[in-house]
Amino acid sequence: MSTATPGGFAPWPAAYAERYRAAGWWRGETFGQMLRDRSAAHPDRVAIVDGDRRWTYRELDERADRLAAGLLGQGIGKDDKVVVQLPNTAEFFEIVFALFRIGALPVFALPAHRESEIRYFCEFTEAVAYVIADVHAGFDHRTLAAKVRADVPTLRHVFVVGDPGEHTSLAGIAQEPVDIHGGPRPDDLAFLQLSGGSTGIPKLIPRTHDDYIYSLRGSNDICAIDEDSVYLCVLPAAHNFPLSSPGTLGALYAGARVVLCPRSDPDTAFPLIEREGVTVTGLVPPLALLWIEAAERGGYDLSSLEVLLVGGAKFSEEAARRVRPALGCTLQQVFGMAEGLVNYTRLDDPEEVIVTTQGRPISPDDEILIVDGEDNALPPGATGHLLTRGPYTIRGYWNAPEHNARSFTEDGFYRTGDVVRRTESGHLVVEGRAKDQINRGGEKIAAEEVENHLLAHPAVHDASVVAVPDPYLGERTCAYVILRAGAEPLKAPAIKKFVRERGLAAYKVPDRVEFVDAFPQTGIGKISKRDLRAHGGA
Ligand code: AMP
Ligand code: DBH
Repeated sequence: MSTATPGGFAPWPAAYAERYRAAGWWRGETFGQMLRDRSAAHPDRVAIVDGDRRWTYRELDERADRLAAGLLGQGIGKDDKVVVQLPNTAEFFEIVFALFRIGALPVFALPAHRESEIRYFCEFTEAVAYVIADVHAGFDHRTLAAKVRADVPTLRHVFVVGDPGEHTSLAGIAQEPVDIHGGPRPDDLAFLQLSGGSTGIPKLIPRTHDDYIYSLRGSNDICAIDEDSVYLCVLPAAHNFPLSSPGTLGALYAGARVVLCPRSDPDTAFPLIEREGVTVTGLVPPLALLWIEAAERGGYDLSSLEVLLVGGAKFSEEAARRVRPALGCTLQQVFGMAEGLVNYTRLDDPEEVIVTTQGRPISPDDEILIVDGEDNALPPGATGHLLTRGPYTIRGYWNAPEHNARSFTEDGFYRTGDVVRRTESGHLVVEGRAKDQINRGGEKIAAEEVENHLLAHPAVHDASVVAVPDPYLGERTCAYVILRAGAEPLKAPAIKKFVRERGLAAYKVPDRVEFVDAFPQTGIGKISKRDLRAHGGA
């Protein structure tokens, strides 16, 4: 059994760590050194394109050094947590590599997160700093930051990209580079990633340099990323999919070029693909559909695009079949999770495999178990719960012993909560989900988290949030609400407004609210979400 260290991180047992090193999966690399090496190998190649800005590898490396010195100068050092919430901008990479270099841990928030999530990340990780853009998508992050900073005593700094207002300019803290002593080791944590979660509070995922870099190297091999690749980052850069599958970090590992897309619509992305000669990108299914439809209308030269990765939620076979004709590129389905395991269809898989499966694991050392409700292995081809263990799958969430007891088996397998079957070729087909989560077009929502916010309303007696089918998003959320006896009558918009004003990310605000007198129950008197879902689909 793995034991948690004081840092709240459950490392791989020594025998596994040795095996993964001996097999050559973990090679003792760190992110800081990786950027240094790429910069030394080809300093003048472009690493990051953000609008009119083009940073070479040398420039990114030097900027990371100056910012690392600046962070040290502010008293930020190894193992400190820094919540990073930035849109797709070059500064995201500057700060993240600066933190990697000094061994401080970025906590990857998404641009959509609001006060409820940010406050939790800052409090739970005892973050010392919070990095934001001034205003993004019409939202002033500085106001939120001021509130959180006033309440969270550990949070000493707010660094802003753009106009800092009452806070500190990120650009302003950069200093002459210094020698960094005692930077991170390859088996140290590199960052905390977010889980889509299925509980009331989000869980944090501790990833090491060794394990994450292995997932990048493996992804690059499978996705044919090399130094001539041009990766377009369309999804929010901090999300595990565009970060690592193979993502921006995979591209930088390969010495390739990353092009940042500020918005995901075809009118923004297609001209960039044309201008920059983008070869590969990754999308969630609803966006892939939107792009297919836009490409079918024509107007842009997308001929540089070789591979489109689609994942985050189930991509329908019908949509999958349209990718090659519409976009003229190979579809690569990807079924991954920030906890680790990532599956890809292979570029040379038969078309039928590409359109009907969600791929197979990166590593020969990814262990896959498909089990029934009592953890008994099922016969080949049967549909069941997916458990996994391997060289880049965590052994536990960060500082979450109770969750870990439920989310991991005694022998260290992660309970993915996904229901899958495996084909004879070893490819996985995602058939459903056992976790209490809604997958809203790739954005994961923990039902319990939203239910807790609904329950905070004085007129709400009980609440249950379930997924209902949606032709575009795949699923969206429906909140079933029982009002308190004698409470003022409430309408759906008031409930949504209440949740939004509690500072929850907009994608978690229920799409639909239904008032009911009672919930359907299971045989032993629990709320039957299955019956609620059936009701919502009607
Ligand atoms: P997270 O654990 O928050 O990183 O979310 C990962 C989850 O997203 C997986 O466990 C699946 O439930 C879902 N997911 C990711 N990719 C796919 C896919 N290609 N098809 C179906 N579900 C997916
Ligand atoms: O949904 C995900 O979390 C995801 C999807 C595709 C992921 O983490 C990944 C690839 O790495």
